[in-house]
Amino acid sequence: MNLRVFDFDRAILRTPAATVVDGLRAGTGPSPDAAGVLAEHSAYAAALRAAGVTTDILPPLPQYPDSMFVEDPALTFPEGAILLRPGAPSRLGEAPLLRAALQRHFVGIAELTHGFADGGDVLVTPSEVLIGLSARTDREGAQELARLLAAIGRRARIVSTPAGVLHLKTACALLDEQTILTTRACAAAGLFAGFDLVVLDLAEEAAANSLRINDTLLVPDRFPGTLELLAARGYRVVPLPTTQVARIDAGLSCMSLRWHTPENPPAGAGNVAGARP
Ligand code: CIR
Repeated sequence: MNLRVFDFDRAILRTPAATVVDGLRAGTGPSPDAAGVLAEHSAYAAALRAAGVTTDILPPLPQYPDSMFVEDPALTFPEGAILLRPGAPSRLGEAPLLRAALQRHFVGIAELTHGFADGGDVLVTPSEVLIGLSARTDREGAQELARLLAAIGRRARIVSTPAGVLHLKTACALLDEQTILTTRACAAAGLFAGFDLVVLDLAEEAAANSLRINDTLLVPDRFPGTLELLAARGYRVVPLPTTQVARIDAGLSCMSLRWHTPENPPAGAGNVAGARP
């Protein structure tokens, strides 16, 4: 069986610290409630496990309020892991603190050394990896990341994240191998040639941060029109609460690093780069 890009059997998560209430946010709305964030994180972890993923949950890092969003400082694939350089100064130190956890699961970890790139700006599709330039991901970082991806056999394409959007995946999600859920602005930007698009109603655009895991589609629970539409299209939809993490501009994709262990690891797999079997 060939792995699909949304087939995952492992994930790394990090428990939110009480300092999550000080997480970065663009707006001036209310702060999240620490207990509420923890409850959303627990529901998310349980949903991953129910979808068939084994979770490695790291301890909180109070000195990094946004560190529960582990997808931004790293990328993981069956072929290997990459430590990134998050573009927010307060988050740059998160990447080195993921190294030990990644070493438990990966042999050989590549590392971004120039510029900045956040994993939230990276959308993996079956044919290529889209890297969105944003306020967090600059061209230097994107270009080096494209080279690191090429080294593990993944072709990258650098695109522009629509203005006013934190990360590329704030505005899009892969629903299946040929379909992307996205916002009007992202659709109009023409980033997804060759894909079928499901374009969200303006009032429900925050549902773009959904997450396909194996045969399950995790969707924020407060968008009834989108939940109904996706269920009617045949997806196995699991609604999840994200009201608290949304207060600090986060959603479902950024709360885990996901990958599938190689199905046919080469002999002597301990000596080659890639996820440990
Ligand atoms: C931040 O601004 O970095 C965090 N408060 C939220 C990060 C969300 N990450 C993501 O969408 N990939």
